[in-house]
Amino acid sequence: MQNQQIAEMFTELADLLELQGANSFRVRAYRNGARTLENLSESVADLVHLPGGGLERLDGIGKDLAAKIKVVIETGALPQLEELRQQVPRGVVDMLRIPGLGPKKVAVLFSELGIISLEQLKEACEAGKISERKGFGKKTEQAILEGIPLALEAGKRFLISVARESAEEIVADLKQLPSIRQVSVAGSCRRRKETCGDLDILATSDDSAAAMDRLAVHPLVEKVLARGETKQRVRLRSGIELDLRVVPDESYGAAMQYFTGSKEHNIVIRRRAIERGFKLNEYGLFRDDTYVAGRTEEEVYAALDLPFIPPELRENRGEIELAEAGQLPRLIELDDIQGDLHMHTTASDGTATIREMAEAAKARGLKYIAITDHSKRVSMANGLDATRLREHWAEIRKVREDVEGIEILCGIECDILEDATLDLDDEVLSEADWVIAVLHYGLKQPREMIMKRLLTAIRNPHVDAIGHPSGRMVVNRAGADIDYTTFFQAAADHGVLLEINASPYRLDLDDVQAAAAKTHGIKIIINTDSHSPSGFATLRYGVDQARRAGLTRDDVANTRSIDDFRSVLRNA
Ligand code: DGT
Ligand code: CA
Ligand code: CA
Repeated sequence: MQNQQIAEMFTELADLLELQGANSFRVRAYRNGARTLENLSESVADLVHLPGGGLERLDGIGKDLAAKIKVVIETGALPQLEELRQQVPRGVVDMLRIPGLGPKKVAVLFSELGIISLEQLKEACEAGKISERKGFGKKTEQAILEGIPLALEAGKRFLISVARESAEEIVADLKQLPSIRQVSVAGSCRRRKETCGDLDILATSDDSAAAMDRLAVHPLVEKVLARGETKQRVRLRSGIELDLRVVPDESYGAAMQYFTGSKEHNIVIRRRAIERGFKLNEYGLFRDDTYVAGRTEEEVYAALDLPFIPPELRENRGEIELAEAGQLPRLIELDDIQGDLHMHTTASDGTATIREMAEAAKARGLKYIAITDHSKRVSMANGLDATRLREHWAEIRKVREDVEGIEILCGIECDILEDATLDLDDEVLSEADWVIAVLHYGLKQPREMIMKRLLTAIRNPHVDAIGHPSGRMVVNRAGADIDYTTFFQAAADHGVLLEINASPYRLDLDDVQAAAAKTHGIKIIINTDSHSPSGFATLRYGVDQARRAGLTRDDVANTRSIDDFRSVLRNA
């Protein structure tokens, strides 16, 4: 059980309590507890077992929350949360996904207007019933209407981080079972798509009942939805559903190929099989009903005169043609990354010091980092003005002398303001080792203004990179309206690097955009944007999207050694 998962449980608890009009003090206690857990660098599961109440020493964790954390760690569930979920209709919870609609407002819609689904909410908005309520108004009504499609979509798909962590825990658990020979995740999760609709797990075993029994009692599983001879569907506590299929060994490769998808990829592969006189399905590759191949995926692809195609590429976006021509890219791997150029410390909104971040990065095997706290416009996050920034850099230089085995660059995450100027002036930017420019505010400005802002940043000689270019939030918020062709051309012309922000909430650039950036000759950087030492763990989600974009080690600048990396810096 991860800190993040428990934090999400507390947040949900707070939301549900607030929807029920609970005492605001209690609600706040859960929210504070959730924040503490999110920012915690050590695993709460370890703290629980410390003698003398390790948990209660944490800010915002009292007796009650500490007891609840213990229950979750020991049982994987929180009975109070289960109970509240029964009491509040799912549709009401879905309304919380609409940007700008918090629990207080949703509580009004639910208890005073009796709205219990997004569909009903849409009708009420269209009939102008919402704007009549006190505290809502025409503008809110319009914003709700615009947010409903996003919320509808959000309810159906889950972040890759949630999907992947659950799948990995369950696969590891099934592996413990002696009767299971092979087990792996398939579907969109194996393709590392940024969101997953559901999870697909395949196993081979002579005892499918044992596998299903084991899954049924896994702590992450909330409910068994259906069970047959070889297939079981369950719902996890996070809400994501999971199919387990048990297949014979000789079908494992064919089933992996089939259930990994994508559907679009499979359609072309199946056509290719037919052209060669085969029949291909999840049981194997057959000629005249005689089994030809299917034990491994390699075997299936080879029978179709193709090399193994990495799952991340299987979207029918040209990978089959490349495979046919023997030109599949050799995809970047997590271990190729040597540096991380985007992270925060206590100087702005991070939870750890410069030294702690450097030590944590080093422990992860990174060879260099850039400390990039916020600039002053982000006042919420205690952003830095020129004076504080220079003091902060002086601190960084001291730590640099002390901590061996890792290079630390003096950086800044500089806001590109709404009026298309930079938040800090050229003089101070010229003193930085590394400047990453970003949009935070005014993401809804018209395209011309967004482009003016991005181009100003790109043309500034001190700007090395653009971070999370669109500002989108996966599932929850659309990004700024960017003319990508112009944007990529300008970045290429000025040698500005573009980021794949590895936070599973951002993944920005996304896979398709990163692939397009590559065709313009742009170098990509993959950064975690860590706000605590545990943030470095998200690097893999950025690498996943880079792989989906078909990027190689060479396409990504922070795979280089620090000396080679410096040669792409503009202030160097
Ligand atoms: P998701 O769950 O929406 O994120 O996406 P997938 O790709 O995991 O899709 P899912 O779970 O519906 O099915 C898993 C894989 O099974 C899918 O990628 C390809 C294969 N598959 C499922 N249904 C069909 C089908 O009707 N035709 C073909 N060719 N393949 C299918
Ligand atoms: Ca799936
Ligand atoms: Ca499925």
